[in-house]
Amino acid sequence: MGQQTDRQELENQMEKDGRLPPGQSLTVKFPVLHYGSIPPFNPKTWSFRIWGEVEKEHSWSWEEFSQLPQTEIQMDIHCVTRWSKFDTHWKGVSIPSLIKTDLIRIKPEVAFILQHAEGGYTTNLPLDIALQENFLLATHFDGEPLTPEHGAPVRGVVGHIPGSGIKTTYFWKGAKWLTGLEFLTEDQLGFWEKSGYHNEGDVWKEQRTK
Ligand SMILES: Nc1nc2c(c(=O)[nH]1)N[C@H]1C(S)=C(S)[C@@H](COP(=O)(O)O)O[C@H]1N2
Ligand SMILES: [Mo]
Repeated sequence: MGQQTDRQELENQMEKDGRLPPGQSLTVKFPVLHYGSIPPFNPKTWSFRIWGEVEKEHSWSWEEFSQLPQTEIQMDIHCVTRWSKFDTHWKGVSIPSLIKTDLIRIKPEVAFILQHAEGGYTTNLPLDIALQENFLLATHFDGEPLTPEHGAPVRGVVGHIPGSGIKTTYFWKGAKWLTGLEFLTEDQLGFWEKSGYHNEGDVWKEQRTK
C-alpha cells in the first residue's frame, strides 16, 4: 500500500471516529510554520517570566524551569492552514500544576493570558482554556526535547483530547520559543489575532478568520 493510501485511510478512520474537524486533513508529517526566524537558545541566559495580574512576578532560569512539576498529555493538533496531526504526545508544565503547588499566585480577577515569545510573537487565550488539560507549556514532544524549529526549549501547545468535550483552538494559540506568560483582566489580541485570525479559533466551529 502506498503512503498516500495509508494517509487517506487514516484520515477516513479519524473522520468516522469524529476526530477530524471540518475542513481539516490528516498529515503524518510534522509541518513547521512560523513567522520570522528560529531564535537561538542559550540555557545560561534564557529566562521565563510570569507577570501581570499576579501576587508576585517571577523569573525562572532554564535550570529552574526544567525542575518544575511535569505533566504529560496526548492530543490531536489542528492547524488553521488545514493540517491535523493525531495522537501527539507532549510533556511539560501545566498552569494548574503551578497554581496548585503555589509556584504562581494569580489574582482572582484574571480572565485571560497572553503568551509572549522570543522575537515578539504573542497569542492570547481565555484563562479557562489555559487551565484546561489540553494546554501545556511543553518542553518535550513524543518523548524527546523540542527541536529548535518546533519551539525549543518551551512552547505553548493546545489541542483536542478525544472524548473530553473541552474547548479546542487551532494550533497557532500555542507560542513556540515561549519566554513568558502575562496574566490579564481584559483580553489583549495576539499577533495573528490582530492580523485577522479569529479571536477564539474554535476548531469545531471552524473559527479561522474574523
Ligand atoms: N513564536 C511563534 N510561535 C508560533 C508561530 C509563530 O509564528 N511564532 N506560529 C504559530 C502557528 S500559525 C502554528 S500553525 C504553529 C506551528 O507549530 P509547528 O511549527 O511546531 O508545527 O506554531 C504557532 N506558534
Ligand atoms: Mo498556523
